[in-house]
Amino acid sequence: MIDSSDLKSRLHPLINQLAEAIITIWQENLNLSPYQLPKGLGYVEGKLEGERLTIENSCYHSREFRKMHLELAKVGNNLDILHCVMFPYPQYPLAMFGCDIVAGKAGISAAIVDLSPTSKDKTLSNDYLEKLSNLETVTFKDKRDLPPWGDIFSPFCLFIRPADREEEALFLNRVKDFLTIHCQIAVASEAVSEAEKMLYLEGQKNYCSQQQQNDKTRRVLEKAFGVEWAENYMTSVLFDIPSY
Ligand code: BLA
Repeated sequence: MIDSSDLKSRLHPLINQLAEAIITIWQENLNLSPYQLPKGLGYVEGKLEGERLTIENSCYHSREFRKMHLELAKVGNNLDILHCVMFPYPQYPLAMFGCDIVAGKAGISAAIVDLSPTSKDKTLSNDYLEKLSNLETVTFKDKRDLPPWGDIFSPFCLFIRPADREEEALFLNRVKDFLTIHCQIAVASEAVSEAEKMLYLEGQKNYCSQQQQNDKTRRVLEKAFGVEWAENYMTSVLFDIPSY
């Protein structure tokens, strides 16, 4: 048996709080079943040139979502990572929920959350727009610029370096709000036509191929596991391009 509590006890507190909040909101809103990740990739440890990298995955599916993936990772003693993506079944007209937190010795350098559109016109539908626009405005001192592949994100995307504990808490609340809105819309959603489903599938493929261009993620994985393993992990676990 894997002692997963061991990894959790060594992660940045915001990462643990966020992981707990995500699982709780999933459990409260959706009917979860376990999702089988490719063999051997649920819990992994690697060490090549860099420091030891430990990865722990939790993965579910539901009526609305093909795959809900939460990953916690620790690189040596200096990098903690939370990664979460929800892949809808493409027959539901839903956005992609994505969240990434990267914490180093000096604190959190990157905290990002978004509900990203996958529709043909690359905009969020009115139900998302209404609910997201109704959230209280929050401002963060240190907003970060998106990389070129980040054109997949919505205007509601939050990409910041939290300045202090207060901003960490504000970010946590923002993620909870985004996720709750997403789950509520998902539960109420009805399947679209076969033609429209193919367009949402295209949108998801584009989301994944853009995310696969994140060299910062790729480099961390390559240093611990090698180039081939990193490519396989990015395309079959983190951002597998769905075929249905
Ligand atoms: C940035 N992601 C990063 C960084 C690292 C990782 C080291 C740089 C941190 C910084 O710039 O401060 C590493 N992230 C990982 C690793 C995994 C991971 C190793 O998830 C997995 C094992 N990334 C996502 C998702 C989003 C995302 C779902 O996985 C958004 C919804 C975004 N991460 C994202 C962005 C950056 C980033 C936009 C900044 C990239 C840049 O500035 O070039």
